[in-house]
Order: sequence, then C-alpha cells, then structure tokens
Amino acid sequence: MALRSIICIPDPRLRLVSKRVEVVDDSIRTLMDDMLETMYDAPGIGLAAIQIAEPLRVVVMDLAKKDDPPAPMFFVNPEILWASDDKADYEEGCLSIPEYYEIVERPARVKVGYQDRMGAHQEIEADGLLATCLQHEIDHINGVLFVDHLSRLKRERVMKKFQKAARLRESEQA
Ligand code: GNR
Ligand code: NI
Repeated sequence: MALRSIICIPDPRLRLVSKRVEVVDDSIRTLMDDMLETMYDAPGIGLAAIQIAEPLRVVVMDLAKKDDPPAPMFFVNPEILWASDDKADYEEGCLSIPEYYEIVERPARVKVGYQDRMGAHQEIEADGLLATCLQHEIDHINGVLFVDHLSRLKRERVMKKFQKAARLRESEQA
C-alpha cells in the first residue's frame, strides 16, 4: 500500500469528470487500497480517486466510529438511482478544501448502484451520514465540490482564499 498526496482547490483537476472503470482488476484494487490508506492518514471518512489525481470513478469510505473496528467500503462506478424529495442538512468538509466546513442541504435518502471490489453489481439504500457522503463523493467524480451547493458569496469567498494562498506559494517558490 502507498500513501498518495491529496490535491486541493484551486487545482483544476478537481473539475474533471472522471472516467468509468471498465474492468475491476488488481490495478483498481491497488488504487482503492492506496486511497484507503491515504484517507485514514488524512484523516477523512471518504475519498474519491480524483482527490489523488486519478480521474477514475472510484470511491472509498469508512464511517466507523472511533474505537469501532475499521469498516472500509469500496464503490466503483457509483451512480444515484433515486433520491428522496425530503432533504437533510449536514455540516460537510472536504480533504481538498482543508479546514473549511459548512452546512449543505441534500436529499436525505438515496439509492446508489455501484460495483464492489470484485466488480459485482450492487445497490445500497442510504440515509444519514452515508447518504451525505455518497452524494459528496459522487459529486467529486463528476467534478463537483460541496462548495458548489453553497451561496455564490460563500463559494467565491472560499475559492478566492485558496487561490490567493496558491499564488503566494508560487511567488515564494520563484
Ligand atoms: O472526511 C470527510 N468528511 C465529510 C464530512 C461530511 C460530509 C462529507 C465528508 S467527506 C470528507 C472527505 C472528503 O473530502 N471526501 O471527498
Ligand atoms: Ni471531498
């Protein structure tokens, strides 16, 4: 397993639409293991492959509480098959937007189709944190970030802050 670095805004690769995985083979399983290690190290509860600069429709997650045994989940080519009309508010964060947290409103329940670690087709009905996290990660593989669900004022404020920090880092390197 290998630790990979997580890319952050304003990296334009976070806006790519990731490609479908055609065959779930050992290279995909190795990618998922590296993603899991990177996610645990961060630490975070979910990670999309594009966050380590791999534009593939692959997501890992672990929602186990601290002190509970690890419960890794693997999703290849996840897609929302159904979303409830009722909404839920959750405070979200993103490893690609460090130290920024805001409440996001999303459908409270979703049904998601995906392929598992062996490539078998599965469906899962989710509510609560799992529903929120699945939607957050499926957004990532479509080039969407949680700040896109906020007001334009809030989104532009955080994007500008990170753009400015990136420019400063560049000028220091020069
Ligand atoms: O670690 C994470 N926590 C989190 C909290 C609320 C809603 C979504 C998330 S996902 C995030 C990790 C991440 O950036 N995944 O893309
Ligand atoms: Ni994220």
